Amino acid sequence: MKKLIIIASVTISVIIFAVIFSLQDTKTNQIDESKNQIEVYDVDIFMPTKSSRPGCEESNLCYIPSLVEINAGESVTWQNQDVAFHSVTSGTYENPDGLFDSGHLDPYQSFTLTFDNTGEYDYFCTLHPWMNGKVHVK
Ligand SMILES: [Cu+2]
Repeated sequence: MKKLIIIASVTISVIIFAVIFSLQDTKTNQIDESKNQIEVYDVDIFMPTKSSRPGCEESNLCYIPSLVEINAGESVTWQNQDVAFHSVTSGTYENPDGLFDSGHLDPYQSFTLTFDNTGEYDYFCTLHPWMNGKVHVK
């Protein structure tokens, strides 16, 4: 009788462990699947198609939106959704102020910047002088 109880408890333990491990496997698989997905950025501003041609500035649509308001300490992420290179460079085309520069962003490349200080931050594209936007940090 004692033997039977031991065998039964060992069997139950094995079953419990098997269930726990199979649950963990399921979890791991789910994480792996999400890793295989295309990286999705939390984009705040994007450069739309055809912003490499003059005209978007007439409706302030070279960077969309061309004006964003954030609080100090928050970040902004830009994504180039055009087929041409673009940049996010601080200042204006006539007066770059050297505060930040994304460099040339490939299509679908992103650039994230954290603004620690309040102020009005103008930026433009070094390749397309008509492209400009502003970040207002409160
Ligand atoms: Cu550009």
